[in-house]
Amino acid sequence: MFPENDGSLVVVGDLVEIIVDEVTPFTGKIVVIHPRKTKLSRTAAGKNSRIEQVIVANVDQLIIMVAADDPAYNTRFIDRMLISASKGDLEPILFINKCELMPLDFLQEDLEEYFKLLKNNIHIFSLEKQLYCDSLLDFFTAKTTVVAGPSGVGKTTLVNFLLGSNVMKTGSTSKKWKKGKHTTSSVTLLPLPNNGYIVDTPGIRELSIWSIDTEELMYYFDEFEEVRHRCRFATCTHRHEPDCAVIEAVENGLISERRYASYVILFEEIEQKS
Ligand SMILES: Nc1nc2c(ncn2[C@@H]2O[C@H](COP(=O)(O)OP(=O)(O)OP(=O)(O)O)[C@@H](O)[C@H]2O)c(=O)[nH]1
Ligand SMILES: [Mg+2]
Ligand SMILES: [Zn+2]
Repeated sequence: MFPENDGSLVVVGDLVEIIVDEVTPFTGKIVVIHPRKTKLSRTAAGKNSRIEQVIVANVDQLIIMVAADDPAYNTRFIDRMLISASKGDLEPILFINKCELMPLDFLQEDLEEYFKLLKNNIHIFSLEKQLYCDSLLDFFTAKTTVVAGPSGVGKTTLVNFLLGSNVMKTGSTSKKWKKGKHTTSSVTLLPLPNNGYIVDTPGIRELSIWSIDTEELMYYFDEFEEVRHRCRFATCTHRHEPDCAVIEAVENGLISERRYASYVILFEEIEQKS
């Protein structure tokens, strides 16, 4: 049977078969849920929770949306989202909105490792000031895309921009806490003018990666791949072992210190939970 309180039984994006109710219009019964090809999942909220919460199914790509400021982005959040994308077979794209709030060269420099990791799949813009927004729709052509990120970064503003009208409600960020106010409260799939679909989601405060163990964590850090085989021990966890090629690469500046710190923090977090 299904676990209790499982909100993931049927989610936005699921392909289902229904039997239409002949008597009451627009009602029916879901009888079959087809296997999910891709998904964006996290561990459901709650201490020691081990329940998978699927946010959306069968989308092609994940836009990890953050803001240059108000609220400022946190690269550890981006790293978690990248792992979730990879786990769910989603193509990741990083969007940085509100670029008018920070100098552009600062953003480009600060996010250097993500430009390397994501190649062309990173875009910095401002929806409010309409800066670098011209090509935004191109990311969505003939694809289904979920937009996820913290509250207040402009996810719904993006949806409205792409649709060319204020279909969905947006909200201001709280001045006191510089955080969003969780304006969007449900997952919504909308058709776009260029044969694509976009899924707006409520702001994510914290993303706890669904089902990952310490041994597999390193495989989600693409930049470790090139050097890993040179570690002295085949079982190296790249934290304190001697002659670790990953640590060496961090010291030589080949691997970003921040990405490496993210790995260590996640490793310890997973270790504590298991
Ligand atoms: N300064 C600035 N503000 C922006 C920009 N884009 C959107 N905003 C504002 O940011 C606030 C939050 O926008 P939303 O689109 O509601 O944010 P959201 O990510 O959907 O937030 P949740 O639904 O709570 O997850 C609104 O007041 C927008 O007008 C931008 O480029 N610059
Ligand atoms: Mg919203
Ligand atoms: Zn190592």
